[in-house]
Amino acid sequence: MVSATVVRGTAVTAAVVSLLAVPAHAASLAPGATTRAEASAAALPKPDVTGLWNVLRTVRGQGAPGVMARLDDGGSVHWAATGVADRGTGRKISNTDRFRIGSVTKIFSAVVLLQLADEKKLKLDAPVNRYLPGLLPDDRITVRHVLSHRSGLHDYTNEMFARTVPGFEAVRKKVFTYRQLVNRSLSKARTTKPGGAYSYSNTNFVVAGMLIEKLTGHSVRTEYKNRIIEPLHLRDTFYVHPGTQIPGRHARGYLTPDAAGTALVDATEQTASWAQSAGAVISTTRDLNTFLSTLLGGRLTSRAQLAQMQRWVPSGTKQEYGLGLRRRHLSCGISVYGHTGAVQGYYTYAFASKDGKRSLAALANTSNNGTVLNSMLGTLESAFCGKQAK
Ligand code: REX
Repeated sequence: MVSATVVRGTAVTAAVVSLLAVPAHAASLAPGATTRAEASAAALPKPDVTGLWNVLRTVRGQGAPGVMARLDDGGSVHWAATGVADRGTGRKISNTDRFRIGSVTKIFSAVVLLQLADEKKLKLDAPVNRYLPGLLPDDRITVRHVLSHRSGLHDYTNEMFARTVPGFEAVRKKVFTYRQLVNRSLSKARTTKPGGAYSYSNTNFVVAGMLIEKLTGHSVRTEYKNRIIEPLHLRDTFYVHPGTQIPGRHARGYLTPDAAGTALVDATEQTASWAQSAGAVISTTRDLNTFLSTLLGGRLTSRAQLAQMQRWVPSGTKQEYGLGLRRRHLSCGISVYGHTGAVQGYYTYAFASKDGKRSLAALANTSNNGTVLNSMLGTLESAFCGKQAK
């Protein structure tokens, strides 16, 4: 284990962008939205670094070849890693390794759209079909419904990955257009009426990617780069679709087959075209912490759009969903904000405190292993609840 407390250098403090010049106005709360007492990072319990380390050890014992976490807490950084980045060479995993962040990408897509709302190029409550005429079969589906998984659009990945390894191998090298992915979804019945209950679907964030491209005239790659990656100096963050390689030093990803006892499948190289704006970004624990701290600190969108992002709908046990952002309620009563990610070979957790001053990113280089995914929740408990965590 490496655990260190260091003072932030200029490279990190440079990752601050100025507020957009947009007048902030108070956002109204959605029906059913909840208000809670929120602790600022200063009021959070001291992180339990030993507990964090123990969680990583547990995760490794549950079948992850490697696992790592980085905690940024005001001016200090703690990091920990155990196991390997590469089972072939035995190279140890390290927090400087890049990896596939899966659905944490959804926050990137939501941020771009909220900036476009700030720029008055998009209205959250306008129908998607206003911007993409004829795309969706129901004019009542709005941008907000899509970003909060309340569109009812079926998740095409359910069939695609019904059989984990054959499903993956069938798409590993494929390049899909957004429309092909949406059409797969539309061949199935919708799950809710527009604006109904939360129902997680990658299709929603494929539509988000289409909106970004239509409204800006640029690829999502260009928009992520110009609006997020470059202003925040995220030097280890990439969108390489349809390239199959992770640039530079990275953790290899190992997919767990459905049949118990069968060998892990190296899933590192893939187009991730099935995910694109719903899940194809590559990053590091440091960049993810910088990204979430900046976002929650109110320095990526106007305060008004950040409030829109945090209009919560119930989305399962102890969690709610906003616009591309999840809120999780921990055992000590503290809530954290971010996303999880699952692409073949990689499980990611990336969450921060309400004010963004404490952030935790963790990666296990395996997937399709529910035990590992559940145990990784323990990284949040140790990081934000400290020794109180049960
Ligand atoms: C795809 C299948 C799962 C993964 C998925 N991934 O929807 C998105 C994501 C991009 O990150 N979602 C997570 C595969 C859940 C999130 O939002 O937190 N599973 C695997 C299977 C199961 O193939 N049959 O585990 O690698």
